[in-house]
Amino acid sequence: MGSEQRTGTFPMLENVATWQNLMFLYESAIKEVRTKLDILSEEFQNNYRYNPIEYVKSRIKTPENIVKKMRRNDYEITMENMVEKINDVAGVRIVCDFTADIYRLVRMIRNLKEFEVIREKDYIAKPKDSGYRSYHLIVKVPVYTTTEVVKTKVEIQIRTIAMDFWATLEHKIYYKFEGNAPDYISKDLRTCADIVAQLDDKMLSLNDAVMRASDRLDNSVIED
Ligand code: 0O2
Repeated sequence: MGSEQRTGTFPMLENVATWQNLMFLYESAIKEVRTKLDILSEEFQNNYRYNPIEYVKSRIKTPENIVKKMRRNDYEITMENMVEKINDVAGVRIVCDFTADIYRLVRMIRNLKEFEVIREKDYIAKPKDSGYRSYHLIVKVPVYTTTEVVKTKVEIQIRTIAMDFWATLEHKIYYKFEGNAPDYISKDLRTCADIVAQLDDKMLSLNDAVMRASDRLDNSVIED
């Protein structure tokens, strides 16, 4: 009997101990990233009285979705291939208010000595055909076990609240139609993505105007 038949859809789960070890590494790597982000946002708040991070979410990809992604890419379903080729088993999503915050955070993450950025994708400068916009970084994070240091991959997605709203809805629709949404829905989603981009631009310029006005107000109070 082949291993796939014994374990149904998840031949990767054959070796339970190795699977659990890998998941432990991915979970630990997420904790490392979240801790670092907490520190960064507190430091920012202290220094500038401003926090570029609205909220952070994280998840480990489910075995079902790992296997689906490997099948989609024609990879043999093995744990080695998962570790080697699937970059988003561990995922952290940072949601910001403004597009400028995204690039500020990207610079901050690039400067972190502990993390090694191995890949970046700017889907804001170059949105996907679906209309998807976000900034992606794949980082390697050192996880310290009692016996070794294991550099573990985490995908960090950074987006605004408006981009997150769009992507969450689009993701649900994509799954509902199993990737084959009717043309008029895909077209409407692309139109919504453009509206979201315009909204982000407007909100950023509004925020800049508010900051300038409040600076003027502060200065006039000081002069009085
Ligand atoms: P899920 O269910 O969110 O986990 P590569 O890194 O090049 O090997 P990958 O991982 O396909 O290949 O890279 P890509 O295209 O940068 O996408 C990674 C993730 O970004 C996806 O993971 C989604 O979370 C998100 N994403 C990418 N394109 C879209 C899109 O058009 N709409 C939405 N809503 N999200 C998108 P998964 O595994 O596809 O999905």
